[in-house]
Amino acid sequence: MQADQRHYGRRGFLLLVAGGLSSLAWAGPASRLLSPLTSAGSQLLGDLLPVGGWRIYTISGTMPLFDPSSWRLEIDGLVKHPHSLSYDELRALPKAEQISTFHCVTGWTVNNVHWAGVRFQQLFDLVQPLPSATAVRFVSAEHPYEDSLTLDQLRFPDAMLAYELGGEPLSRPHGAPARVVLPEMYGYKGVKWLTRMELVERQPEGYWEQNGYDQDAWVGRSNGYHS
Ligand SMILES: Nc1nc2c(c(=O)[nH]1)N[C@H]1C(S)=C(S)[C@@H](COP(=O)(O)O)O[C@H]1N2
Ligand SMILES: [Mo]
Repeated sequence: MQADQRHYGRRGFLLLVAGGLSSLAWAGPASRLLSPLTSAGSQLLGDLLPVGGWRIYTISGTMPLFDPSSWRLEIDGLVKHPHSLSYDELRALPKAEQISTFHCVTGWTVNNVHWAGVRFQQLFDLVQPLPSATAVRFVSAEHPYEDSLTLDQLRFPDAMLAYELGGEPLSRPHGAPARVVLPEMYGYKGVKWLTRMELVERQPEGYWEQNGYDQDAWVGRSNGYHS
């Protein structure tokens, strides 16, 4: 299959999914931005057109609901000390902040995104990866979305597990309560509604890799649409 056919196929699919989302309730900063537009039709436009540059993506047409009292981040696999972190425990770790550019492989970009969260090293210090671990498989509460990054990539100074966007807790559309951020790679590596980090010996193929996209999603240097 040609790269562009794949591109159009995927884009059509995402647009269909976005249409299906229009009936869902919105929360957080996105809803405040959208609040002047209250009709169902306007909400649909809100999905399709940039809101502060963002387009909200889901593969399933549903957005997991975050419950702070029951949410856990499981960190397991090839580690000495598996952990199950509550939201409060995640928030209690040393906080990191950054401003970075976000690129989706389909060609849209958001400049100067203010993220806050934790560096992955904080989490590695807790669980202590075994020598055989080379990568992390990130699993979303939105099944079957997942992706992975190598431990080396996760030690980039601007890689983070983000729980705030624009100075506010991550909204439901943007992946509450936590999502993966690695600005050097396209957005599909950034799993939203994160629920599990499994340390693994070899990187498994994530959702979009199974649909033909590169495992290493370097912005401008991988097989996606180059903006
Ligand atoms: N669970 C989940 N995470 C996901 C996606 C998705 O569909 N489901 N889409 C990815 C893609 S391709 C992009 S570009 C970004 C979009 O982030 P946004 O929806 O906050 O704009 O989320 C990424 N993480
Ligand atoms: Mo994307």
